Amino acid sequence: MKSTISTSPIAGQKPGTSGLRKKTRIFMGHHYLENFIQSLFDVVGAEGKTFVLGGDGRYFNDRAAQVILRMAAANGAARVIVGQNAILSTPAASHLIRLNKTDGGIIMSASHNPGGPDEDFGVKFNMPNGGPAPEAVTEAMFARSCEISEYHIFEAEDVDLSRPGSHQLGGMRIDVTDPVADYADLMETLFDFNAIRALFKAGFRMRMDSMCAVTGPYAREIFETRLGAAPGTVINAEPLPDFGGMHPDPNPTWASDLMEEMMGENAPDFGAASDGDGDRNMVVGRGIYVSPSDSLAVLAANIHLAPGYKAGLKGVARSMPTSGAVDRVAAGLGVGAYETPTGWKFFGNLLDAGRVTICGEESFGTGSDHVREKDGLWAVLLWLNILAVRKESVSEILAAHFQKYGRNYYSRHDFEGVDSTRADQMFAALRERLKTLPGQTFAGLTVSEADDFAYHDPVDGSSSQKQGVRVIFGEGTRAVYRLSGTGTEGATLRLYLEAYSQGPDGLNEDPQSALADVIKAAHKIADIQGFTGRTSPDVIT
Ligand code: G16
Repeated sequence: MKSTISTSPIAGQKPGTSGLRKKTRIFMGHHYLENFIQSLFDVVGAEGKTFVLGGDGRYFNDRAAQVILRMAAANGAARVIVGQNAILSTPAASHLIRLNKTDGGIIMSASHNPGGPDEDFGVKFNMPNGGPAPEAVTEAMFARSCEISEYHIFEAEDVDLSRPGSHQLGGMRIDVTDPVADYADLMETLFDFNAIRALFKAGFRMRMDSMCAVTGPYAREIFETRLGAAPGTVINAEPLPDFGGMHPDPNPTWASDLMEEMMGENAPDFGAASDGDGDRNMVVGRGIYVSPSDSLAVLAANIHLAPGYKAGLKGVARSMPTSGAVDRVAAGLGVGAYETPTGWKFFGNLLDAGRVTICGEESFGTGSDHVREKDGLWAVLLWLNILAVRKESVSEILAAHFQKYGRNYYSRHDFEGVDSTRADQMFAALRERLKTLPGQTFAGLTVSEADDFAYHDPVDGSSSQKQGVRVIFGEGTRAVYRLSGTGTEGATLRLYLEAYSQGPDGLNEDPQSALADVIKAAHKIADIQGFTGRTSPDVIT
C-alpha cells in the first residue's frame, strides 16, 4: 500500500563533491534519508523509470536499500536493478546503468570514509550516462529538500535481496542481480587477460588489499578465478559493515600494512589497494610507491598496450590539483589535455563528447570512457596489462617514464578536523591577497601567478567558480589550496604541492625533500599556522 507522509525540510541536505555524505546516525534519523530520496525523485522524476541501486555494503546499506526500493515503488518507478545484498561497487553501478540503458542509479556509499553506526554514510545519484549528477542537478535536489512537505513510501515487507531473482513491489519490478559478473565481463573486453594469465603463471606475485570493503568479491573473481593469481592474493576480501574497523582509503597512511609488505624483503612484484566503494586505487611496485598523478601519466603513456585502447588516446583530463605529469604525455602524443575542478562529475561531458579517453585525479582516482566513474580495479588491471606486455618491473617503468618526460614531484598534505570558521577565514584572507602575490618571494621562490581556479566547461558552457587557490612559482612548480568537499567533521584543508624537474639529475629525490621550499612558501603565504594552529599535516600522500 502506498502512503504519503507529511514531513518538513531538514537543514543541510546539501550534496558535496560526491553526493550527500553525513554521519550514519544522521542518515538514520527521523525522515532524513526519506527526505533526501524524495527530493531526488522530485528532481529527476521516477514515474515509469528504471534505476540501478546498490552500495558499498557499509552499515545501514541494507536498511537504506529497502527504504529506497519502497520509495521508488511509491513514486511510480517501473523497475529497479539492485545488486545482490544491495551491493554494487561504484564503477559496477556505473556500468549497469549504461549496460541496461537505465534512467540513472542511486549509490549508497561514503566512499573512502570509514563505516559503522558512528562513522559515515552517503547517497549519490548517477545520471543515465552512468556518471555523478552534475552541479545543476544536485543544486536542484538541495533546493527541493529545503521546501519538501511530504514523501511517498510503499508499506511492505522487506524484499529478499539475498539471491538473484525478480520481485514485484506494487507496480514496480525489482531485479536482484549478481554484482560482479557484468563488471568482470566488461574488464575482459578491455584487457589482455591471456597475457596477464601468463604473467601469473610464470610466478608473478601480487597483493591486492580490498580493505574489507566492496571490491573483495570483484577482486577475487577477476584476479584469482579468471586470471589465475595465487589463492590469497586478495586480502581483506570480505566486505564488512564497519570495514573491519579499517579506514578504507587506499593511501600510504591508511593502507600501511600493504606499504610495509611492498617495502619489505620478500615483497611481491606488485601491490594495490582500493577504497570503500571501489572507485579509488593505489598501486605500489616492489620497493616503490607510485603517486596517483604519476600513475595516471604512466597509464596514459602505455594505454595502447591494452586491447580495448589499441586505437590510442583521444585526449586526457585531470583535476586541477593533480600534477601536470599527464599533460606532458598528452603533449608528446599530440592529444588534448583538459584541466577540470575536483570531482569526477566534471569529466562526464568530456567523456560523453569523445574528447578524452582517460581521466585521473590526485585523490587516487583513475578511469576511462568505459564507465563514467573512476574505477579502482580497472586501473589495477591496466597496470597488470602493461607489466605483462612490457615485461619490466614497476620501478623500471617509472624510471624510464621520468627519463623521458621529467618528473613532477608531488605531494598532498591534509590538515583534518580544522575549525570550519578559521578555515573559511584563512581562505578569505588568501583570496584577498591573491592579486598582490605575483612578484613576491617566499622561501626563495618567487610567485609568478596566483588565482582562484574557475572552470568553463567546453562542452555545455557551464562555469564553476572558486575551485581552489593556485599559487604558481614558474613552470611546473606550484602550491594549491582547497577545502575538502567529502569530509563530515569540521573542515579538511588540502595543500597540494608540485615541483617539476627535468633531470637527468635529481629524478630520484624523495618528494618531501624535493618539495621542501614549496612547502615552506605555501605555509607562509596562507599563514596556515596562524589560522589553523597547525604546523604539520595529519596525512601526507
Ligand atoms: C570524491 C570525488 C572525486 C574527488 C574527491 C575529492 O571522491 O568522486 O572525484 O576527487 O571526492 O575529495 P575532496 O573534496 O575531499 O578533496 P570519492 O572517492 O569520495 O567519491
